[in-house]
Amino acid sequence: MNIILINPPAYRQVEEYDLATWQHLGIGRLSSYVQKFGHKVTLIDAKLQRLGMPLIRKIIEEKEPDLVGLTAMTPDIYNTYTIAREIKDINKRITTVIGGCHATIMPETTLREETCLDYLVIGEGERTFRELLDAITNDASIELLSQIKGIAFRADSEIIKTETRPWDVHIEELPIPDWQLHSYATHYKLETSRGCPFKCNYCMRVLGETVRYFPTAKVLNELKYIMKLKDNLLMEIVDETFTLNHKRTHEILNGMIELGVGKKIRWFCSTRVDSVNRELLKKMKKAGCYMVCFGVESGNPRVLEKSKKNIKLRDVLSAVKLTREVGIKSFLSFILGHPDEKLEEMIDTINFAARSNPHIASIGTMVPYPGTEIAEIVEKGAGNYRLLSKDWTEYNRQFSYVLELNDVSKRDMDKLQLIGMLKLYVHNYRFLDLIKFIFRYWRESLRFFKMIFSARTESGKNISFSRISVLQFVQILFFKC
Ligand code: B12
Ligand code: SF4
Repeated sequence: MNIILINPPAYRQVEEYDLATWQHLGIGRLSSYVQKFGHKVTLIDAKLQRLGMPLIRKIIEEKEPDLVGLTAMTPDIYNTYTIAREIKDINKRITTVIGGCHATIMPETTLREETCLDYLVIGEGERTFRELLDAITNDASIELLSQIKGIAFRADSEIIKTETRPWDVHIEELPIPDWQLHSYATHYKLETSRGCPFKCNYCMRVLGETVRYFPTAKVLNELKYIMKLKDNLLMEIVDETFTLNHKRTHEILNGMIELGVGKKIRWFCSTRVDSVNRELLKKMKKAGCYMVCFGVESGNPRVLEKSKKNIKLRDVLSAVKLTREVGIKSFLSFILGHPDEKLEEMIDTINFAARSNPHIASIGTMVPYPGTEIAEIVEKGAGNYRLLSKDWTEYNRQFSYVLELNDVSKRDMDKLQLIGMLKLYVHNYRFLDLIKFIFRYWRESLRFFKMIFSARTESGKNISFSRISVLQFVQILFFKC
């Protein structure tokens, strides 16, 4: 079959990642997998290639595909719908398939919201997509489609969702992702495992709750391939918790050191503060790691415990210290707006971020992504929450206008975000870093100031009243710690 796989453009260019410098890994994975079974695939990564709708349309018209596969995270879902409509406008006989985290959590809603989508793949996509392609090639009868686990489709006006698929992709057999668009990229994504066993209440585990590891030899082989593509690359290891299994992480790191990865690639990864030690971090540094991202979420022990993150604040302090000592940067992420959280508890988070003094702190506000426990709490009307919007384009962590607490307005959370970012640098006398930060994120900084001081959101909604006065702003920034 002649297939196009598309990562849509960002709905709004708000964050750094809306102007991606990497190719979407999910469509690269699907592409190399189905090519093994004889399909021809063209990739369009609109974020990476900076393509708008007219150019996407032009490519589709030129390539005349039999089928187009679309992916999307929640904030970009409406663009994916637009592409589906464009496709049907070009030629009704082109089959459309959607997959990815948003569609996975809301299969029925997605198919109901956009009738130009024919099929939907739930969860991990490789095997399901191949089986679906086979069924479509063989006339796509309801009987045939119903036997494929993990899909949803429309039959007359009804939406049929088939049996849940077990995690049956043999990841050790997956080919290297198709880096067809690598000439546009300066940044690569590498998977060494899939899944996460933890249960943080704000997170969805799109690739499963059991961790499956790619064999070390396979990971190293992929690295050799990436190293040949370009010099001076940046790479993200996208595993939820890269260092979960120390024995295996050491094996990968030893292999990386032997291959000289650090000389060609600067890489970063995410892990948990309770999953690193000095020996491991030292080896990571030697293997080319320049930054580790740790999710902390709250600086208040009560709130942290309720989030089910299952870490202690002392582990955060020790992880940041160790990371700094071995010469790796630490990136801590925090969320304001946990269920029933009070203003004072949010201030604790800001103060903790400043006290722990990571290289970078990202302070976002809670977004109830579908499929998370937080979304369920909001749905039930609990958590002292007030839902402000169900517009998916607002669903991003830094600039969202989705959720507030009855006690703490969204505007106050935005102010706290700003104080938190400033306080990290001011409290630790890191004025040069502050200037560098503003210089690097000038677009975001401008947008943020505008958001805090204007009466309406970018999409025209009234912003709720603020209780943090200018005096309190200054007090929290300079004095309370
Ligand atoms: C790396 C990463 C990022 C990177 C890069 C993202 C990118 N797409 O290029 C960055 C840092 C930029 C990022 C940003 C954000 N991220 Co992010 N990110 C991830 C992470 C850790 C890995 C993604 C990945 O590459 N996975 C590996 C690939 C192989 O999986 P995949 O893309 O899902 O594809 C598989 C299946 O989903 C399916 N599939 C996918 N598409 C399609 C299409 C078709 C046709 C088919 C058949 C199948 C299919 O098959 C694929 C192969 O099995 C995931 C968590 C996770 N483990 O997935 C979170 C995750 C995807 N991110 C998430 C979020 C919330 C965000 C942000 C919105 C957060 C924010 N700051 O506001 C932004 C939005 C970015 C954007 N609009 O592009 C959520 C998504 C929630 C949601 N409902 O959308 C996740 C699931 C994290 C979580 N656990 O909550 N992210
Ligand atoms: S936030 Fe990280 S550790 Fe927690 S469940 Fe999600 S992926 Fe796992």
